[in-house]
Amino acid sequence: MNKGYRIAAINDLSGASRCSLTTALPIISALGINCCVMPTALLSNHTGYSEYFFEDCTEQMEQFAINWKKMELSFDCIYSGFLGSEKQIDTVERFIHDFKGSTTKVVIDPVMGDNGEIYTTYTDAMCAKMKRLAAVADIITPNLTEACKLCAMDYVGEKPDDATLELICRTLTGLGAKSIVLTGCKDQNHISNIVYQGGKMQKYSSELIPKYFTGTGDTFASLICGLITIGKTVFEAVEFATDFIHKCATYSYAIGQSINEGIACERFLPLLTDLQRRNI
Ligand code: PXL
Repeated sequence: MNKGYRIAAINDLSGASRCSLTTALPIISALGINCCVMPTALLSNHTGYSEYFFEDCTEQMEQFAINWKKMELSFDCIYSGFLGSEKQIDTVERFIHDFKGSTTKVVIDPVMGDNGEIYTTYTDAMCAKMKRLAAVADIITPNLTEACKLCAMDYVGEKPDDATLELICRTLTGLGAKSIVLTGCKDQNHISNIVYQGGKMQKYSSELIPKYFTGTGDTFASLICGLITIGKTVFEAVEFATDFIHKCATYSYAIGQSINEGIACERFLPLLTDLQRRNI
Protein backbone atom coordinates (compact mmCIF):
# COMPACT_ATOMS: atom_id res chain seq x y z
CA MET A 1 0.00 0.00 0.00
CA ASN A 2 1.32 3.46 -0.90
CA LYS A 3 1.64 5.15 2.49
CA GLY A 4 1.54 8.68 1.15
CA TYR A 5 5.19 9.34 0.51
CA ARG A 6 6.69 12.83 0.57
CA ILE A 7 9.90 14.16 -0.97
CA ALA A 8 11.48 17.57 -0.29
CA ALA A 9 12.98 18.76 -3.59
CA ILE A 10 15.49 21.58 -3.10
CA ASN A 11 16.38 22.96 -6.51
CA ASP A 12 15.94 26.01 -8.72
CA LEU A 13 12.73 26.90 -10.51
CA SER A 14 13.53 27.73 -14.13
CA GLY A 15 10.21 28.76 -15.67
CA ALA A 16 10.77 27.80 -19.29
CA SER A 17 12.59 24.65 -20.47
CA ARG A 18 12.82 21.40 -18.55
CA CYS A 19 15.27 21.14 -15.68
CA SER A 20 15.44 21.22 -11.88
CA LEU A 21 12.00 21.60 -10.27
CA THR A 22 10.08 21.63 -13.56
CA THR A 23 11.23 18.07 -14.13
CA ALA A 24 11.25 16.94 -10.47
CA LEU A 25 7.54 17.79 -10.11
CA PRO A 26 6.12 15.69 -12.97
CA ILE A 27 8.48 12.75 -12.40
CA ILE A 28 7.98 12.49 -8.64
CA SER A 29 4.22 13.17 -8.87
CA ALA A 30 3.74 10.50 -11.57
CA LEU A 31 5.23 7.99 -9.12
CA GLY A 32 2.44 8.89 -6.68
CA ILE A 33 4.66 10.87 -4.34
CA ASN A 34 3.94 14.33 -2.93
CA CYS A 35 6.77 16.58 -4.12
CA CYS A 36 7.28 19.54 -1.74
CA VAL A 37 9.43 22.12 -3.50
CA MET A 38 11.93 24.52 -1.98
CA PRO A 39 13.17 26.84 -4.76
CA THR A 40 16.83 27.83 -4.40
CA ALA A 41 16.49 30.47 -7.12
CA LEU A 42 13.89 31.73 -9.57
CA LEU A 43 14.97 31.93 -13.18
CA SER A 44 13.03 32.78 -16.32
CA ASN A 45 15.01 29.96 -17.99
CA HIS A 46 18.22 28.06 -17.19
CA THR A 47 21.69 29.57 -17.54
CA GLY A 48 22.49 27.65 -20.73
CA TYR A 49 20.62 30.41 -22.61
CA SER A 50 22.54 33.62 -23.30
CA GLU A 51 20.01 35.70 -21.31
CA TYR A 52 17.98 34.93 -18.24
CA PHE A 53 16.33 36.54 -15.22
CA PHE A 54 17.78 35.21 -11.92
CA GLU A 55 16.64 35.88 -8.38
CA ASP A 56 18.37 34.21 -5.45
CA CYS A 57 16.02 32.59 -2.89
CA THR A 58 18.38 31.97 0.03
CA GLU A 59 16.26 34.03 2.48
CA GLN A 60 13.05 32.36 1.28
CA MET A 61 14.58 28.90 1.81
CA GLU A 62 15.10 29.71 5.49
CA GLN A 63 11.46 30.81 5.76
CA PHE A 64 10.23 27.63 4.05
CA ALA A 65 12.21 25.54 6.54
CA ILE A 66 10.86 27.48 9.54
CA ASN A 67 7.27 26.98 8.42
CA TRP A 68 7.71 23.35 7.37
CA LYS A 69 9.08 22.66 10.86
CA LYS A 70 6.00 24.33 12.42
CA MET A 71 3.84 22.11 10.19
CA GLU A 72 5.80 19.11 11.51
CA LEU A 73 6.43 17.91 7.96
CA SER A 74 8.50 14.78 7.60
CA PHE A 75 10.09 13.45 4.42
CA ASP A 76 10.81 10.01 3.00
CA CYS A 77 13.51 11.59 0.88
CA ILE A 78 15.39 14.88 0.80
CA TYR A 79 16.74 15.70 -2.65
CA SER A 80 19.01 18.65 -3.37
CA GLY A 81 20.15 19.88 -6.78
CA PHE A 82 21.27 23.27 -8.13
CA LEU A 83 22.49 25.56 -5.33
CA GLY A 84 23.37 29.19 -6.03
CA SER A 85 25.67 30.25 -3.17
CA GLU A 86 27.86 29.00 -0.32
CA LYS A 87 25.19 30.09 2.15
CA GLN A 88 22.62 27.89 0.39
CA ILE A 89 24.85 24.86 0.86
CA ASP A 90 24.94 25.64 4.60
CA THR A 91 21.15 26.00 4.54
CA VAL A 92 20.72 22.58 2.93
CA GLU A 93 23.12 21.01 5.43
CA ARG A 94 21.03 22.48 8.26
CA PHE A 95 17.80 21.37 6.57
CA ILE A 96 19.07 17.78 6.40
CA HIS A 97 20.11 17.94 10.04
CA ASP A 98 16.68 19.29 11.07
CA PHE A 99 14.44 17.11 8.86
CA LYS A 100 16.24 13.80 8.35
CA GLY A 101 14.36 11.08 10.22
CA SER A 102 15.56 7.53 10.83
CA THR A 103 14.19 6.32 7.46
CA THR A 104 14.69 9.48 5.38
CA LYS A 105 16.92 8.94 2.34
CA VAL A 106 19.19 11.85 1.38
CA VAL A 107 20.02 12.24 -2.30
CA ILE A 108 22.55 14.92 -3.24
CA ASP A 109 22.93 15.78 -6.91
CA PRO A 110 26.07 17.94 -6.79
CA VAL A 111 25.05 20.11 -9.77
CA MET A 112 28.35 21.93 -10.49
CA GLY A 113 29.14 21.50 -14.17
CA ASP A 114 29.17 19.41 -17.30
CA ASN A 115 31.39 18.39 -20.22
CA GLY A 116 34.57 19.10 -18.24
CA GLU A 117 33.49 22.66 -17.38
CA ILE A 118 32.38 23.91 -13.96
CA TYR A 119 29.36 26.30 -14.20
CA THR A 120 30.38 29.98 -13.94
CA THR A 121 28.12 30.40 -10.86
CA TYR A 122 30.23 27.81 -8.96
CA THR A 123 33.22 29.02 -6.93
CA ASP A 124 35.96 26.75 -5.53
CA ALA A 125 34.62 27.45 -2.03
CA MET A 126 31.19 26.15 -3.11
CA CYS A 127 32.74 23.01 -4.57
CA ALA A 128 34.56 22.42 -1.28
CA LYS A 129 31.32 22.83 0.68
CA MET A 130 29.55 20.44 -1.67
CA LYS A 131 31.89 17.74 -0.31
CA ARG A 132 30.35 18.32 3.12
CA LEU A 133 26.88 17.66 1.67
CA ALA A 134 28.16 14.53 -0.06
CA ALA A 135 29.32 13.28 3.34
CA VAL A 136 25.75 13.19 4.70
CA ALA A 137 24.20 11.66 1.57
CA ASP A 138 22.81 8.18 1.15
CA ILE A 139 23.26 8.63 -2.60
CA ILE A 140 25.21 11.15 -4.67
CA THR A 141 24.57 11.42 -8.41
CA PRO A 142 27.49 13.32 -10.00
CA ASN A 143 28.32 13.32 -13.69
CA LEU A 144 32.00 12.80 -14.58
CA THR A 145 32.79 16.54 -14.46
CA GLU A 146 31.33 16.86 -10.97
CA ALA A 147 32.87 13.57 -9.78
CA CYS A 148 36.36 14.67 -10.84
CA LYS A 149 35.91 18.04 -9.12
CA LEU A 150 34.75 16.35 -5.90
CA CYS A 151 37.73 13.94 -6.07
CA ALA A 152 40.16 16.83 -6.79
CA MET A 153 41.21 15.01 -9.98
CA ASP A 154 41.88 16.46 -13.42
CA TYR A 155 38.89 15.86 -15.73
CA VAL A 156 39.24 12.33 -17.12
CA GLY A 157 37.26 13.03 -20.30
CA GLU A 158 33.93 11.54 -21.39
CA LYS A 159 35.12 8.00 -21.99
CA PRO A 160 37.28 6.77 -19.08
CA ASP A 161 38.06 3.04 -18.82
CA ASP A 162 36.55 0.83 -16.11
CA ALA A 163 39.64 1.03 -13.87
CA THR A 164 39.40 4.85 -13.86
CA LEU A 165 35.65 4.68 -13.16
CA GLU A 166 36.25 2.37 -10.22
CA LEU A 167 38.98 4.66 -8.86
CA ILE A 168 36.61 7.65 -9.08
CA CYS A 169 33.82 5.75 -7.32
CA ARG A 170 36.16 4.51 -4.59
CA THR A 171 37.49 8.04 -4.02
CA LEU A 172 33.93 9.43 -3.87
CA THR A 173 32.98 6.78 -1.30
CA GLY A 174 35.79 8.22 0.83
CA LEU A 175 33.78 11.47 1.05
CA GLY A 176 31.16 9.59 3.07
CA ALA A 177 28.22 8.92 0.73
CA LYS A 178 26.82 5.37 1.06
CA SER A 179 26.09 4.87 -2.65
CA ILE A 180 27.65 6.51 -5.68
CA VAL A 181 25.67 6.86 -8.89
CA LEU A 182 28.00 8.14 -11.57
CA THR A 183 26.10 9.40 -14.61
CA GLY A 184 26.82 9.96 -18.29
CA CYS A 185 29.88 7.69 -18.76
CA LYS A 186 30.30 7.08 -22.49
CA ASP A 187 32.06 4.64 -24.77
CA GLN A 188 31.90 4.36 -28.56
CA ASN A 189 28.16 3.61 -28.83
CA HIS A 190 26.80 3.61 -25.31
CA ILE A 191 26.10 5.88 -22.39
CA SER A 192 26.19 4.31 -18.94
CA ASN A 193 25.24 5.08 -15.40
CA ILE A 194 27.24 3.35 -12.71
CA VAL A 195 26.24 2.26 -9.23
CA TYR A 196 29.00 1.75 -6.68
CA GLN A 197 27.86 0.41 -3.33
CA GLY A 198 29.64 -1.68 -0.72
CA GLY A 199 32.66 -2.12 -3.00
CA LYS A 200 30.49 -3.48 -5.87
CA MET A 201 30.37 -1.63 -9.21
CA GLN A 202 27.52 -2.21 -11.65
CA LYS A 203 27.11 -0.51 -15.03
CA TYR A 204 23.76 0.15 -16.74
CA SER A 205 24.08 1.13 -20.39
CA SER A 206 21.91 2.29 -23.25
CA GLU A 207 22.56 3.25 -26.84
CA LEU A 208 24.18 6.70 -27.14
CA ILE A 209 21.90 9.41 -28.59
CA PRO A 210 24.03 11.95 -30.52
CA LYS A 211 22.60 14.98 -28.71
CA TYR A 212 22.87 15.96 -25.06
CA PHE A 213 19.83 17.69 -23.57
CA THR A 214 20.24 20.13 -20.65
CA GLY A 215 18.57 19.00 -17.44
CA THR A 216 18.76 15.28 -18.26
CA GLY A 217 20.68 14.78 -15.01
CA ASP A 218 17.82 16.44 -13.11
CA THR A 219 15.22 14.13 -14.64
CA PHE A 220 17.46 11.15 -13.85
CA ALA A 221 18.11 12.19 -10.21
CA SER A 222 14.40 12.95 -9.63
CA LEU A 223 13.53 9.48 -10.87
CA ILE A 224 16.15 7.88 -8.59
CA CYS A 225 14.66 9.75 -5.61
CA GLY A 226 11.15 8.62 -6.50
CA LEU A 227 12.09 5.00 -7.15
CA ILE A 228 14.07 4.49 -3.94
CA THR A 229 11.20 6.16 -2.05
CA ILE A 230 8.71 3.56 -3.36
CA GLY A 231 11.07 0.77 -2.28
CA LYS A 232 13.38 0.02 -5.19
CA THR A 233 17.05 -0.68 -4.51
CA VAL A 234 19.60 1.77 -5.90
CA PHE A 235 20.57 -0.87 -8.50
CA GLU A 236 16.93 -1.38 -9.59
CA ALA A 237 16.33 2.38 -9.65
CA VAL A 238 19.35 3.09 -11.87
CA GLU A 239 18.46 0.24 -14.24
CA PHE A 240 14.91 1.59 -14.66
CA ALA A 241 16.02 5.23 -14.89
CA THR A 242 18.67 4.44 -17.54
CA ASP A 243 15.99 2.89 -19.76
CA PHE A 244 13.45 5.67 -19.06
CA ILE A 245 15.95 8.42 -19.93
CA HIS A 246 16.90 6.53 -23.10
CA LYS A 247 13.25 6.47 -24.21
CA CYS A 248 12.85 10.23 -23.51
CA ALA A 249 16.14 11.11 -25.24
CA THR A 250 15.36 8.96 -28.30
CA TYR A 251 11.98 10.66 -28.70
CA SER A 252 13.41 14.16 -28.05
CA TYR A 253 16.08 13.56 -30.69
CA ALA A 254 13.53 12.22 -33.19
CA ILE A 255 11.31 15.30 -32.90
CA GLY A 256 14.29 17.67 -33.14
CA GLN A 257 13.93 19.04 -29.62
CA SER A 258 16.51 21.77 -28.95
CA ILE A 259 19.30 21.03 -26.47
CA ASN A 260 18.21 23.86 -24.19
CA GLU A 261 14.59 22.71 -23.93
CA GLY A 262 15.69 19.54 -22.14
CA ILE A 263 14.39 16.01 -22.68
CA ALA A 264 10.69 15.62 -23.33
CA CYS A 265 9.55 13.26 -20.59
CA GLU A 266 5.82 14.09 -20.65
CA ARG A 267 4.57 11.34 -22.92
CA PHE A 268 6.51 8.72 -20.94
CA LEU A 269 5.00 9.64 -17.56
CA PRO A 270 2.38 6.83 -17.92
CA LEU A 271 5.27 4.36 -17.48
CA LEU A 272 5.75 5.87 -14.03
CA THR A 273 2.05 5.88 -13.15
CA ASP A 274 1.94 2.20 -14.20
CA LEU A 275 4.85 1.42 -11.92
CA GLN A 276 3.10 3.20 -9.07
CA ARG A 277 -0.13 1.27 -9.69
CA ARG A 278 1.75 -2.03 -9.61
CA ASN A 279 3.38 -0.93 -6.35
CA ILE A 280 0.09 -0.35 -4.47
O1 PXL B 1 20.98 20.88 -14.25
C1 PXL B 1 20.83 21.79 -15.23
C2 PXL B 1 20.60 23.19 -14.73
C3 PXL B 1 19.77 23.42 -13.65
N1 PXL B 1 19.51 24.66 -13.19
C4 PXL B 1 20.08 25.72 -13.76
C5 PXL B 1 20.94 25.57 -14.85
C6 PXL B 1 21.21 24.27 -15.33
C7 PXL B 1 22.10 24.06 -16.47
O2 PXL B 1 22.56 24.94 -17.13
O3 PXL B 1 21.48 26.64 -15.42
C8 PXL B 1 19.76 27.10 -13.25
